[in-house]
Amino acid sequence: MVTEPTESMNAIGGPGTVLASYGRGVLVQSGGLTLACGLTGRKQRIVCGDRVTWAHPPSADGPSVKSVEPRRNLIERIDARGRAEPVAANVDRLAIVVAPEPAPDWFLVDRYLAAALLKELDALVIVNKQDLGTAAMQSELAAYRGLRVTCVETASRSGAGLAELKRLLHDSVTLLVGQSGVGKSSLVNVLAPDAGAQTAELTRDSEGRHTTTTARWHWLAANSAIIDAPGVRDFAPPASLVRAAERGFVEIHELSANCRFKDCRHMEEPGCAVRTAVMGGRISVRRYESYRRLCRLYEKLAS
Ligand SMILES: Nc1nc2c(ncn2[C@@H]2O[C@H](COP(=O)(O)OP(=O)(O)OP(=O)(O)O)[C@@H](O)[C@H]2O)c(=O)[nH]1
Ligand SMILES: [Mg+2]
Ligand SMILES: [Zn+2]
Repeated sequence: MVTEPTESMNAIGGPGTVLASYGRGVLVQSGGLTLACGLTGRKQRIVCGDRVTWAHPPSADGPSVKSVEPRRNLIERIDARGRAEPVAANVDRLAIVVAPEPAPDWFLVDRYLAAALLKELDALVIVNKQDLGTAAMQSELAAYRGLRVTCVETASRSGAGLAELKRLLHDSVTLLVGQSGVGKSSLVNVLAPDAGAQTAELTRDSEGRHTTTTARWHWLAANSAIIDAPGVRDFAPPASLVRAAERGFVEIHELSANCRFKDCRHMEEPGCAVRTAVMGGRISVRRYESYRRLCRLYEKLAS
């Protein structure tokens, strides 16, 4: 429900939260109002989760965004042309959603976990569509739990696991990320009281599926919100994060102190404690491969 401020309202502006950004304008929540605001200045790039000040001068057609508060953080993804595209700002947690279908891309999960670690965000793995059976995923989940990553199994269809998920999302802002079709929007629809009404905003892609095209903020309670985001094929943390890849892999970072060379990159160097641990089964071969892929990506970006 979009409300235009009327002349009877004294408020001609104020602070607000950006619920969604649609290229030419943004949806801002300010008190009890939801305002469709224009942007001022062509360079103004505002994303879901931004805290802004809006104003509606009597002479103007409608409200517009006057300023944006500095961000605590900004989550970006890489678009089809390889450019960083902002998705959401000021979040506390990345919740990485996977499902038995489509087949999980664990490298993608590792990259998101690395991004969360490097940006000092809380991380959570949600295994949705639990009704389809998650036996094949248990070894990966055990590896994550071993790294102290919380994993929760849910089914947005049956409601399984939702009480636990709600408890984990308490008093914080969570951004849902993951492959397309894992059920991020379905989860939001069952978690957020206001979300159902927005299903109509979803557009259909070329194959006729409902798919999310822009990040959208939904309140869960007074102090907690969940942001539904478009699904991704791949996610590459920005170069600054890729450079620090090692710190994104907690088990590799911990062991690196034992490598012979201080600047060991854990590739071909002699006396590498990380590779010894991989060969000895103490570090997962897949996690190590994830790390190497990120390093190779950095070499590509740097060349
Ligand atoms: N079996 C089963 N199917 C589910 C469940 N939750 C969602 N689905 C189905 O999964 C499909 C994709 O759901 P969406 O919620 O649109 O997925 P999404 O992650 O938002 O996808 P994008 O917006 O493209 O990123 C739909 O056909 C849902 O009905 C579940 O718990 N169990
Ligand atoms: Mg969606
Ligand atoms: Zn090493």
